[in-house]
Amino acid sequence: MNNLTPNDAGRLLLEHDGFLVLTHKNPDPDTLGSALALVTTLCAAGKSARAVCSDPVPESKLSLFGGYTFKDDGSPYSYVVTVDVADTVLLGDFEDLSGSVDLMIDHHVLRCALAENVCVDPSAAACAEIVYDICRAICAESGAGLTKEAASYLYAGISADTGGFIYSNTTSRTHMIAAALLGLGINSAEINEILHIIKPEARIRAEAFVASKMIRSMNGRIASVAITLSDMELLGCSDEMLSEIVNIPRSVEGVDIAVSLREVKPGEYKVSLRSRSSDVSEVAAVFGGGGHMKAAGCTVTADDPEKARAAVVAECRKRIKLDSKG
Ligand SMILES: [Mn+2]
Repeated sequence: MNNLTPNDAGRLLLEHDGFLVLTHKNPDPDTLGSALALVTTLCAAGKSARAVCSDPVPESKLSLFGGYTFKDDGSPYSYVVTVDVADTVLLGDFEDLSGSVDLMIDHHVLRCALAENVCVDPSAAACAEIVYDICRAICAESGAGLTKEAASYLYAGISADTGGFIYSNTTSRTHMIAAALLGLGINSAEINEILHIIKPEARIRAEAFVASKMIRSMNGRIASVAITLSDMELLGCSDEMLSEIVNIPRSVEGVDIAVSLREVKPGEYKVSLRSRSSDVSEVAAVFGGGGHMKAAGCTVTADDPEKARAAVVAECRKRIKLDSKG
């Protein structure tokens, strides 16, 4: 396996044509923005390229990508690139192409090399940071310019993966790339409003409902929220609208471990765990899940939501650091 620099990856891409860029299922703006920026830049350099995704782009995010649908039109391709895809299962409907990937571009810690040639940098806050460097290399070699559209897609990816430049993955490099993208005339305020401010009314109501039912334990150090399928039906909201509800207990003063449980199928709960100082990847592992020390997830089955919550909170109690500051 070769881990290429972005410059070398850009040069390698220019030796080929007919690109198919694969994104991960349940797409986020980083995978979509990385893919579309790469497609736009390769096309500007005279190549043919298209991007696809196993799942539809969430309605609320479509305008970030100029209405590009990421649907497969079945046209031929000869070079396959993945962006922000850490594992073959994340290709979803395109998993059968996992043996044909020519270049893997990613910012997750490399566990599963999808291709002989990779361009992987776990220090990048977003895959779009790496794609920015690759696009710059493509432009430098081909004489094309980085377009305002491509810059907007990259900015959306970076702003999304850094929570609007507030998560600890944000570096000086993140800000320097963002500054360069703003220099191309993108409308960053509009992108950030779509990503971080505007929400469907049903989501606001669901968040208020979830917050009103939050439970705290261990002197308030653990806070958990849960939502069932019947709650969602009553509130008129989808699971996608609730994918970040763990941020509600997480934002409460004094909380070290934040837990959210979302019923995804009857009796099956998707659990998200966040912490400031305790290791929640150990909690997730008990239930067959995984993740990082401060952000992990798993799935728990139980015949009622309070049993699912109690099982997860019991594991959190064993691992909480009592001297931790919330
Ligand atoms: Mn990402």
